[in-house]
Amino acid sequence: MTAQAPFTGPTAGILDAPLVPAKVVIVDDMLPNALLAAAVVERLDGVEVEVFEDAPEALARCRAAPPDLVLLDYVMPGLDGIAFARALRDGLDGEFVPIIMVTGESRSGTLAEAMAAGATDFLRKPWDETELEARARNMLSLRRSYLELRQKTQALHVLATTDPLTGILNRRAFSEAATAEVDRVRRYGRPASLLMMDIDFFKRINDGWGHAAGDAVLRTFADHCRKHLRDTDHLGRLGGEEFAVLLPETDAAGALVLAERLRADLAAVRVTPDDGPPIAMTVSIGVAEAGAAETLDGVLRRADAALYAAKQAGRDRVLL
Ligand code: GH3
Ligand code: MG
Ligand code: MG
Ligand code: MG
Repeated sequence: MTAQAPFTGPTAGILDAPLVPAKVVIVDDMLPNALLAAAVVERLDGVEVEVFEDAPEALARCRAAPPDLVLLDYVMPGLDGIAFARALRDGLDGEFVPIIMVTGESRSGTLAEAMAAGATDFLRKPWDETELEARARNMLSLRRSYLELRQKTQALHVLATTDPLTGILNRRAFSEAATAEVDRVRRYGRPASLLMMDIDFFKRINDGWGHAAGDAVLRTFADHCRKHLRDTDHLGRLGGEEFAVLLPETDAAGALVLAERLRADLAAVRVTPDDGPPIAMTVSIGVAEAGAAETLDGVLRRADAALYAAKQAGRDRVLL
C-alpha cells in the first residue's frame, strides 16, 4: 500500500509563491531622473527595478503584471501622473499596488489630488536619497504585508472549500456551486443535471483491505470522475463514499450518457495497493435534470431517489 501523501495539495502553490524579488517600476519622462531614482531603490535588498520614460508603455506593463511599487513622475506629456495613477487603480480590480508620486509641483492641493487619484505616498523634487530610500522601503513593506495576507486568505478559502482526502469540492462548496447553476436554470431556462453517486459495498472494501485501502479507492474514484468531466462541471464529495456532479448545459439524456460512461469505465479501474491484490469497485448513479422552477434540494432529492432505486435494482447501474 503506498503511504497516503500528506495533504499539501491545493494550498502548497499558494503559500509557496515567492514574494521576492520585489519589482519596482519607475516612470519619468526625463530618463536621467528615473535612472537616479533607480540607483537609490536598487540598493534595497531583493529589489528589481524597471525604468520607463514612456508613461503609456509603463501603464501597460503595470496592468499586465502588477509591480510591487511604482515611482511615478507627476508632470509628463501625454499621460500625467494623476491620470496614470487613476488608470492603474481602475485596472487592478482592487489589488493594492503602492504608488509614490514624485513631483516638483508645490501648488497646494497637488498632494491631495495625487492621493485621491490613488497615490499612496508623495515625494518632492529635488528629493533626498535617504528619504526616497526610506519611503520606498516602507511602501514595499506595506505591499509585502498585503501579499502575505492575500496568500493566507486564498489558502484558507481553498481549505474551506476542498475535501482533504480527494481534493475535490467539499459538501458546502458543492452546494454553493450547484445552487448557482440551478438558479441559472430558473433564470435563463438553460438545462442542468445532477448525478448522485455512491460506491457499491464500500464497507466491504474497508473491512477486507483496511481503511487506508478504502481511502485510496476514494481518491481513485474522484480522480477517475475528474478525468471524465469538463472544467465547467462541479464535482463534490458529499460525505463518506457519496459523491455528486452538477452538469451545466446538460439535459437528462446527456447526463445519462455521461453517467453510463463513468460507471462502465470505473468498473474496469483497479486500485493496486503494494501489499495486496488489485481492488475493483462499482458505483450506482442516480440522475435528475433540474426542473424549470426547482431548487437544488428538489433536484438532490430526485437524484437521491434514483440512486436508491439503482441500489435496490442490484447496484452497478444508472437510473433516472
Ligand atoms: P451500498 O452499496 O449500499 O452503498 O453499501 P456500502 O457498504 O457502500 O454503504 P455503507 O453506507 O453501509 O458504508 C459506507 C462506508 O464508508 C462506511 C464508512 O465506514 C465508510 N467511510 C466513510 N467515510 C470514509 C472515509 O473517509 N474513508 C474510508 N476508508 N471509509 C469511509
Ligand atoms: Mg516629468
Ligand atoms: Mg455505498
Ligand atoms: Mg453511502
